[in-house]
Amino acid sequence: MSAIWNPQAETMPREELSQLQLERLQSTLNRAYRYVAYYHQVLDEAGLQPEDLQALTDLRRLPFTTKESLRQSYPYGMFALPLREVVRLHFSTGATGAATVVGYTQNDVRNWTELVARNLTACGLTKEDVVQIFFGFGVFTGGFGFQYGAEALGAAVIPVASGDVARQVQIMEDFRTTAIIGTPSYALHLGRLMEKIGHDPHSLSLRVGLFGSEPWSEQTRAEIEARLLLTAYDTYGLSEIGGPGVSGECECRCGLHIAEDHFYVEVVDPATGEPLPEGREGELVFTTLTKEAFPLVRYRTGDLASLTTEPCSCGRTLARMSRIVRRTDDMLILRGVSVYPDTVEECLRHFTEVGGGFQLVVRREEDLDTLEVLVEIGTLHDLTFKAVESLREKLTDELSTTLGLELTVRMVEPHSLTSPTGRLPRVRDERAL
Ligand code: DLL
Repeated sequence: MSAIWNPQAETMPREELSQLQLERLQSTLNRAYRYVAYYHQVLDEAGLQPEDLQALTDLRRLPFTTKESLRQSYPYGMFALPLREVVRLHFSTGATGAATVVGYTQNDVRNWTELVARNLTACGLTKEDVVQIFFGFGVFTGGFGFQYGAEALGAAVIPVASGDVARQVQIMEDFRTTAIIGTPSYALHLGRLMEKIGHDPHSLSLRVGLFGSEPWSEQTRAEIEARLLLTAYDTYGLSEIGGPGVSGECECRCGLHIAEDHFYVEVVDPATGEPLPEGREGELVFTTLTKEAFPLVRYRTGDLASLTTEPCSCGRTLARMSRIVRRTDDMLILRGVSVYPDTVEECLRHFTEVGGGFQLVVRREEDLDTLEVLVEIGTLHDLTFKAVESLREKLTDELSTTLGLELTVRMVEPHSLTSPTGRLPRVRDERAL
C-alpha cells in the first residue's frame, strides 16, 4: 500500500473529524453571513444566526445553493473577500453550460495543492514519477490543480496540455513519462490511436493514470489499462468547490475518498431534497469548510453518488463516494423512455472502431422527440463511405435495441467530441419545451 500524504488528516478518527468539521463550519457560516450578501439573506430568511447551527445536521435548516444562485451573482457577488485578497480566478461553464466564477486566496491555493497531493499519493505517485498532464492550463481547473499537486510531491511535471496524439506519445516516450493525467475519453482515444499508428505501448514507461472531469465506465477503465499498460484511477472535483482534489480513489479502487476535513458532504434525494442514508444513491451536496474567497453552503452538484463510511483497507478514515456515472440533469425522457448517457457509453465501448467521445442531441420535430447520437469515427482503417455507413448502421441497430427507442446515428470527425482540456456536454437538448 502506498504512503499517505497527510496521515493526521486522512486517518483521523471520525468523531474527531466531525468535531473539526463543526468548528470549521461555524467559522465558514460566520464569514459567509458577514461578508456575502446572499448568505446574509439566506440565514435571515431562515430566521437563523450562524451560532444557531450547533450540529452538522443543523445545516439541513438552510436551503441549497444552486448553480442559478451563482449565475445571478456573476461575477463577484458571492465572494467573501475583496479582490485584493484574491490571487486566482477560474471559471467553468460546468456540465450544463452556465458560467460560474471561483476565486482563491493564497491560502485557498495552498489547500488545493495539498488536496491534489493527497490524491496523487493515494494513487501511488511519488517524487520519482514523471507526470504528463493532458488537462488544459487555462480557466479550467484541471491543469493547474494537478500541476501544483504533483510539484508538491516533488515529481517532474510536464504540462503538455492538449496537443495531437503523436506529439503526446513522442513526449511520453522521450521523457519516460510514468504517470498521465487527463480525461478518460482522451486517454482512450490516445490508446486506440497508438494501435492505429502502430505504436507499441511497451515502448512507454507508463504505470499510473489519473482520469476524471467526466463520467467513465469500468469497461473504459479496463480498455485504457489494457491499451496503455497502466493502472487507472478515478479523480473527482468541480470548480465551484475548488477544482480537482475534492475526492479520489486510493489503491483499493473501492470508491473515492472525500477530503472531508475541507468539505462537508450530504447526499440528498434530487426530487425532494431530503437527506438520504449511507449507501443510497442521491445528489451530492457540498459545503466548503476552509475556503476563504469563495465559501459555499449546501451547494447542489447535480452529480449522483452514494456514500460509505465503512473503514477502507488503505487506512484512510475519510468517507468514500461511489463513482459518478450520471448526473441529475443527464437523464433524458424521450417519449416516456428514460435514457442515460452512460447506457450509450457502455454500448459504444463494444465498438473499438469508434472514438472516445459521443453526444446525444434531442430535438422536437412535429411534436415528437427525436434522438440523434453523434459518434466519433475513431480507428477505422477503411474510411470509405461504405465502411463508415456500415459502422453507422450497426451502431444504430445496437443503440436502438439497447435503449428501446428509435434513433439516428451520425458519424463525426475523429476527436471532434473529445477534448483533453475538459468535458463536452454529453447531452444537447434542443427541444423548446
Ligand atoms: O472537471 C474539475 C476536475 C478537473 C475534476 C480534473 C477532475 C479532474 P468542472 O469543469 O467544474 O471541474 O466540472 C465539474 O465534472 O460536477 C461532474 O459532473 C464532472 N466530473 C468531474 N470529475 C468527474 C469524475 C472539473 N471523476 C463536473 N467522474 C462535476 C464523473 C466527473 N464526473
